[in-house]
Amino acid sequence: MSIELHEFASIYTKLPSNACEVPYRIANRNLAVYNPHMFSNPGPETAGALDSPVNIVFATDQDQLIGLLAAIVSIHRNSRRHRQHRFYVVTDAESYLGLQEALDKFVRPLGIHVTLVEFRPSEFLLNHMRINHGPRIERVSNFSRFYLAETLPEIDKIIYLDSDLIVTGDIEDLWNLARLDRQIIACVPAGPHSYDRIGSFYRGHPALAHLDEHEEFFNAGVYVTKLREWERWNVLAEIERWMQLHRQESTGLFDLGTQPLLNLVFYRAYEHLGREWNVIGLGDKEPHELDRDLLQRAKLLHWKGPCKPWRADGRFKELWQPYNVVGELASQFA
Ligand SMILES: [Mn+2]
Repeated sequence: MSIELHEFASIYTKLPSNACEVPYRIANRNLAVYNPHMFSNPGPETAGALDSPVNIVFATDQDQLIGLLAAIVSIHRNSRRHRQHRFYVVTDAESYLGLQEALDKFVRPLGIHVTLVEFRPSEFLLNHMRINHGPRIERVSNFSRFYLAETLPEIDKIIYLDSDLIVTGDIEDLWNLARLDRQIIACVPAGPHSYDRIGSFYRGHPALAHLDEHEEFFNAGVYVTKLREWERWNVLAEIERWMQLHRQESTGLFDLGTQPLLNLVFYRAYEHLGREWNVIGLGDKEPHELDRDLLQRAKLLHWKGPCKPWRADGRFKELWQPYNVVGELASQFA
């Protein structure tokens, strides 16, 4: 019999809170947001790479294609040992051919190792997707990351990334930073932004009575996890249990899309990563004051929110544009 996830969570919530903290890693390269060196190549690869590859996973679709390409290129360009990387792109049947073509054209010629995997949603998923957030529609790609343990049976440790971000640090530093020795997932607490507390979008449903509304929320666009542990702890069953409850209630249990599900399942049970590995707020419509100090040491810039950098109303486009390979090629052939 498998151990239920709430038992797993309760084991780890008994640890002193600082036991979950990962010590801050000092950057060995000085990359600043408004510094032109940020986009320069990081130098030759270090020799003697005997350790396992870095698995980087995106779960996305054709609507995010331009962002996906920029994200992959940013990782490649800013890594010391990019031959170590294995990219996996999980997508729906509709998006598969378009993504395959784009990866062949823009990504594989750079020597980037990328595997495209089609995700086939189960009946359960098709009947239980629910998003309580403005005009957004339920898309399979938003939920497919919950099924990565099934979709990618051959790998264990992964870095999951959204497509609306660029990585300016060396992804291998993130890989090594997440120890996953006490938790099965490592994420970045959201910090002082919109949606930074559990209480900012959870409704007063009895099923959520155990939550402290002041507890910090984590943004689920960046995390490091071990897929085989998801199987071992039956994480998917726990997520589906919450999906079912959320679907059954007339107004649902919470606002937003799929982030609360991960925050529910890994409530107080995740390893904390430094905020420089998920600097959010670049795509917010009404931006809060961005933390200049945090921007200076950012290693991952995330356009959470509606103003994606490839859109007409996008914000901070100048930070994203250097990785826009589609645009670069288009202008070359113009
Ligand atoms: Mn995102």
